[in-house]
Amino acid sequence: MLDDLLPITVAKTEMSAELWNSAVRVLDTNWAGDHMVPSRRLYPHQWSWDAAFIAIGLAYVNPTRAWRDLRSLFEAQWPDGRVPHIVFDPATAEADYFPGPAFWDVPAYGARAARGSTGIVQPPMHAIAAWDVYRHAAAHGAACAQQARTELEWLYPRLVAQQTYLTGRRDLGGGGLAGIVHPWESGLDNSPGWDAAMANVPADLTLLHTYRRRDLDVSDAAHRPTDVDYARYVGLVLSYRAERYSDSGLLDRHAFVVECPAFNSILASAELALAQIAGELGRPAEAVAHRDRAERITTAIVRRLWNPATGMFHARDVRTGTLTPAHCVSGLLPLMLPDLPAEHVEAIMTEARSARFGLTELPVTSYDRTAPDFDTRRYWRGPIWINVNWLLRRGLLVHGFRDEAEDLRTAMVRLVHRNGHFEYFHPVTGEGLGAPTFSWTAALSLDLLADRSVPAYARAA
Ligand code: 2M8
Repeated sequence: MLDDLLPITVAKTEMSAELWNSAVRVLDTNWAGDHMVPSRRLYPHQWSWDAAFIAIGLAYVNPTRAWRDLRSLFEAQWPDGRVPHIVFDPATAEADYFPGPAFWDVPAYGARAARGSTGIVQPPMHAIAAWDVYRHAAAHGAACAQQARTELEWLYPRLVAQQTYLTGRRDLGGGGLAGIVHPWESGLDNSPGWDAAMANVPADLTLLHTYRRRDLDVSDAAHRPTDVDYARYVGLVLSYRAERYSDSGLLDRHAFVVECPAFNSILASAELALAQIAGELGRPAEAVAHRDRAERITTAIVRRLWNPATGMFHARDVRTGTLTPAHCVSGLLPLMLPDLPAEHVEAIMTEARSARFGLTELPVTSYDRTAPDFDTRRYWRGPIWINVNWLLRRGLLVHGFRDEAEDLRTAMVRLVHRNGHFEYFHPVTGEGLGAPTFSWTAALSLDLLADRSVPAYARAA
């Protein structure tokens, strides 16, 4: 009976039926009326890039919710085009999440002003998600295909405005890449990739007396950022908030401005997805412009973030002009870009296969396994995350590494099946860590089971 729920593209095995159905249950539990929460206790609001990964999975089981989630998020888009990294749910008390809406104190915008949001962004995964959801809608019948068309038309100008904000106002370094102004904007929040730049951010621990951390009430302190890091996170928001989240002159007055290879690879991939969307909506000239922008961002990533000495991409501290020495999974993600030159593809593959990240029966880690500060439990400093492995798999498919892509897919599916839909996983034992019923792990498991092949905008497209 369980098998009956599987789409025809999913292999009918006991494991895939169990994983499929457990993923569907997680997504049902975490649905909050007009959006999905990443997890009920730790993250009780709507997160930006989570919504995109979640929509990709929901497309198989409930496309109406996939579109609803994306629409809810974009209803909170700011007039300057930024899509906030959290949209708050007024049904959740201020005390249940820090930093909540009162702390962010953003100007009230649009129809969803009552919900409040943060003033920072996350990686723009949404065009990629919208295109994926659209492509899968037809499988659910004519009414869903029609709905998909309407939603895509509604989203397209908003997705373009999001890209325009990121490639315009956020080109803080003037080199053609988007700069992030807070580690939370990367989505890889506590990554060692930010350590060098964060060392220059004042850590005022007294801020943690004024503002109490809430994450430690619901998770293990050994997994979470330290108080020093948290004090810096809070201080950076206060600095951005002080000028009402304005980006002008930010480089001169803000202590953290960084160009992240993963964020910018997603930015370029979003342009490629927009090219597909524009083509579908009958806007060929715009499709060409999106492809050109993707090419320009790819060139800028190579020019500004490549370190020939390490043979991989690294985050750039825009304030000092230096590349971080840390080897992080974000440095592998430019593999997503179809126009990445062959020598860089080869070098990334060497790094991905090396002992630092090497794919074993487990997916790749968030940080260099051989680094002295590799931490098996602290989040983004070692553990395995499904979303970045999903992106890496996409890169492997884009460049034709089908065997590695299949190994990685199998490793992810087994890991989640054995351990559950956790937020992240121990990089040696595979034990589940963080939130136990985590939406994007569940959603991407559905996508991995459905095992679609090369993205439409891969090299030949
Ligand atoms: C984590 O980030 C939040 C802050 O935004 C936190 O640590 O409290 C990150 O893993 C981020 O990528 C993710 O979007 C968010 C919700 O799942 O959690």
